[in-house]
Amino acid sequence: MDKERVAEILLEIGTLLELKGENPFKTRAYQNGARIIGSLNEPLPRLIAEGRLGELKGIGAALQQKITELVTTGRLKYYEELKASVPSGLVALLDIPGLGPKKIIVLNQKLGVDSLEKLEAACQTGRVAQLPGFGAKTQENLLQGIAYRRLYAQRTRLDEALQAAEPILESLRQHPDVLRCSIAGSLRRWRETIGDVDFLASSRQPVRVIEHFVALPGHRNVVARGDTKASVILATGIQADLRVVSDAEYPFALAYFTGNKEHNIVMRQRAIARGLRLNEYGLFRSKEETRDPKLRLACQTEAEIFAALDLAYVPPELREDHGEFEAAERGALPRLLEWTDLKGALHNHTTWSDGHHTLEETAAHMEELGLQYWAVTDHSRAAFQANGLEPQRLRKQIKAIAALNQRLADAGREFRLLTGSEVDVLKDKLDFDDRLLAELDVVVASLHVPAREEAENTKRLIRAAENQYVHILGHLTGRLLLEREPYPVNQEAVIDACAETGTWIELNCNPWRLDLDWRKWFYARSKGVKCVINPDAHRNGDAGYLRLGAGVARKGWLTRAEVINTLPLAKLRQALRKKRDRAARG
Ligand code: DGT
Ligand code: CA
Ligand code: CA
Ligand code: ZN
Repeated sequence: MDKERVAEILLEIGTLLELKGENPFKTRAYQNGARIIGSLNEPLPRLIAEGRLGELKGIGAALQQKITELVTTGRLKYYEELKASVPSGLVALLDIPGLGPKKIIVLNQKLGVDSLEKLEAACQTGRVAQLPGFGAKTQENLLQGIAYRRLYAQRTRLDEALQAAEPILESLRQHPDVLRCSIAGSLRRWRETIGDVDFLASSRQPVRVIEHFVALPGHRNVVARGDTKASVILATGIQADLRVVSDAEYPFALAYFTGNKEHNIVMRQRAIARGLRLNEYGLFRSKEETRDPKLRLACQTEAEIFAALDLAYVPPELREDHGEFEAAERGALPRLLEWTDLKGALHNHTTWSDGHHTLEETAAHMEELGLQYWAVTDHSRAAFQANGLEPQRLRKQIKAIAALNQRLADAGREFRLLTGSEVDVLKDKLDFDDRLLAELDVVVASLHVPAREEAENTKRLIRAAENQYVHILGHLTGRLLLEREPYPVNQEAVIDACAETGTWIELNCNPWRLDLDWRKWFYARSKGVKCVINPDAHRNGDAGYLRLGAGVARKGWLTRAEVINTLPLAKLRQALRKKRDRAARG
């Protein structure tokens, strides 16, 4: 068990104890313990093996015993019993924004609330608003929160869906009876959230392929099973559908099950307009619905289906009936960015604020990945809960990065760290003054504590864009997918300001964010605003988010020329100077 999981369990114990109304000191001991374990710099098993756990300040005897049990056996009896003793409905209430353990205890004791359903009923009858410390506004927010929770529960984030789907696809690919196979549906289109995962395979032995699929390890249960299709629930709770077709049907089925529905409808209409019929079984020379193989046009690939309907090949990411037909007809589809075009990233964190790796570890890892540069943009001082940097510490970091880069240069290596800051956008200014910002290679400005009013947030972000030292606006809407709605902001107005000032907009490719949303890049591109795909990495592994970012950027029709971090280092440095030079010239 790794330290992250141990820290998670300790935190959860703290929360469960709070829900039971236990002594706050006890709760806090677990929360502190979680923090200490989470930020350890050496392997936890080694600390335990050498009996040095007790040397950590804040880890008392009780915690030592529990951490040891967890790490050595992978389980903790105390935790399991504690979990069983708290109604699961109470724990589920923690997912509602604005509800912490203290409020939940009040709801439980005064109104007998121990589930989402009971909370909803209590809100609807107005009883929650009458509780001390709650009020009508809170009651309304709770109802809204419950509604979102229900909506969210039916979908999965892109990264989780991919992680679940890729091993299954691989195992289908290796099956001797599978001829061709693919992911289909929203996942193939790189949607930011996924309802269920769809697979398609072609085979002469569909039953054997279905048997293999339903017997894969890690399925929770089989929902439906026929000779050519099956649905299972994966261990993560995600539903996965498989269909098996003949190889002649495969391209048609792939196009159909990739969707989306609106795109399919237009395809079908185009077929009808040409005296043809299109469905999941083929494209037929027929005026009626049919699946007669003798009437089927022989298309080997999706590209041939598009060609038969007088269209250029439309990449799956673009199949949303979002303008792709008009462009494919004119041969005007853009040549989309490729993941491997990315040369580095411009918004990342290290141990200097709330990241998990040092400057040295970060540089070594990113160089190893083959990247050319990696900007270190730790938080500014206002983000105290994220260990934001005071100006003095930032200047120290600038020196440390310069020294590290010097060592790289001396060793004849080309990789560089860039200095930077993710500077907080405050109510009436940025968290750092211009003099300090001017000393940095890269400045990302982010709004972490938004106002309630759209006009106010819009104004703050426009002001940030107008600052000559700000290169990039970070995660523009602050949304957390399936967790938190965006704060209110007029995105078009902010994009306009970026266009005017030469400010870039981030596509934050942390899978919780994927912000700016792909739908907004159409407008941004039309205004000539450039994109930066940033993982907002807090760990080295987060560099992998760049792949998600590239997929979502493709979905926004972005080309290599429109994405700043496709530039090689020397060109990037020039681009970073442009806005500042322009302002200096007046
Ligand atoms: P999801 O699962 O909600 O994230 O979204 P999708 O797009 O994966 O939807 P899903 O799994 O229900 O169906 C996969 C594809 O199958 C969908 O994108 C288009 C196609 N499809 C499903 N139902 C219909 C339909 O009633 N009409 C048409 N034309 N296509 C459909
Ligand atoms: Ca689906
Ligand atoms: Ca499906
Ligand atoms: Zn941020």
